[in-house]
Amino acid sequence: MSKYLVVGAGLFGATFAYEAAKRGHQVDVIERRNHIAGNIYTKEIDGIQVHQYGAHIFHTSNQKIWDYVNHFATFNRYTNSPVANYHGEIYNLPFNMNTFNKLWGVVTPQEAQAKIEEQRSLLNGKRPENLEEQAISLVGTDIYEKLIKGYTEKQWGHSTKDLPAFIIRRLPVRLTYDNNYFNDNYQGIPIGGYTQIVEKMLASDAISVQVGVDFFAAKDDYLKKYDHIIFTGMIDEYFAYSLGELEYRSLKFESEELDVDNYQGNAVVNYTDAQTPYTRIIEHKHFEFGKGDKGKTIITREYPKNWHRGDEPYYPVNNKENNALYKQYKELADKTAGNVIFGGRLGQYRYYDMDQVISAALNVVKSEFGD
Ligand code: GDU
Repeated sequence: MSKYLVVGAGLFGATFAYEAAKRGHQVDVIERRNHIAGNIYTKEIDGIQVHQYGAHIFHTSNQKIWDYVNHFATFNRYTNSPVANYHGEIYNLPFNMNTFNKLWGVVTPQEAQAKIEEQRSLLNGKRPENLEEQAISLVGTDIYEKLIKGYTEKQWGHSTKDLPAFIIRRLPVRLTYDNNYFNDNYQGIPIGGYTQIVEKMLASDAISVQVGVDFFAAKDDYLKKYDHIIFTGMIDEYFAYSLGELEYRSLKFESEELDVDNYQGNAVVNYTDAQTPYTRIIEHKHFEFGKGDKGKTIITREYPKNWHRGDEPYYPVNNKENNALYKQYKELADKTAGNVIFGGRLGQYRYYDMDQVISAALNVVKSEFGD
């Protein structure tokens, strides 16, 4: 039996703790915030599960991960179909025949394809090297201008010319009238919220959990006391930013309780113009088909902002420079941090979705315990 310290009670740390405890190990979990569950934390207000750190929709094509997560919650049949609001014009997402029809009046896939090809011709067949070129190549200039450029530059704080192409390839482009945001086989929202998943993962008697505890207040003591540490915070902070700061994107959430039954008719509405300061408004009750108290709703506006030390980091900014710096930190970790494993969005500096986080944690479990 070994004694593990898990730093961070988010999905990565909790999955590892659960699996270690199942194998008879003792696990102490410490968490800087005053609650568990990291960014998937949800809290019930007015009978509505409020996603405290932005919209989280579980989706995966990995049967194993889907079965795994279903041990901890029952999922509803929610299908993410955000709409885009561009100066009051409404378009369906992801980019599909409904979007193309509204924008260009085209009716058949052939007409839409022809329109896209006409607009992408300005790239002269060049292989897309940044997000702007990738977007134009996928959907043409009109959609790029109305639905991508403003939104992306607000979200990332960089010109689309300086952002990696893979970010926009997260979204499907379809020549069908299908508004499902994901291509995955499985998707849904846990009935009763996300927090219960992490609660159940951490429920073992072999796991102790302390919230409101900062690893950095006693880093050296922890390193002495524990033979094995799973660190899910920022890898650059772990090394006191000794090689420089990695870049993160932060967010500010502004929630409001309104005395109306239905504010926007959809869980997620993206504001894709450059002027509106927020990127999206989520109306939480629609993740659960209008559940909650009658005549009440809770909405959250999401404002992207630059990250400065002390802010919550949400997204790693995986451009070339930052990835190169992360590689240096990774090498430093491999050389000097023998008994510390770095995991999760911040520890591995990866734009992970929830299913990928669980999968990455299970990989660590496998290499640690060899089964
Ligand atoms: N994008 C646009 N316009 C849009 C939406 C997205 O240009 O209207 C571009 C942006 O560059 C964005 C990229 O596509 O950065 C990827 O978009 P995602 O929706 O995947 O970005 P997020 O990580 O913010 O999305 C999160 C979750 C998604 C989903 C979404 C809510 O990662 O899985 O839950 O919130 O709809």
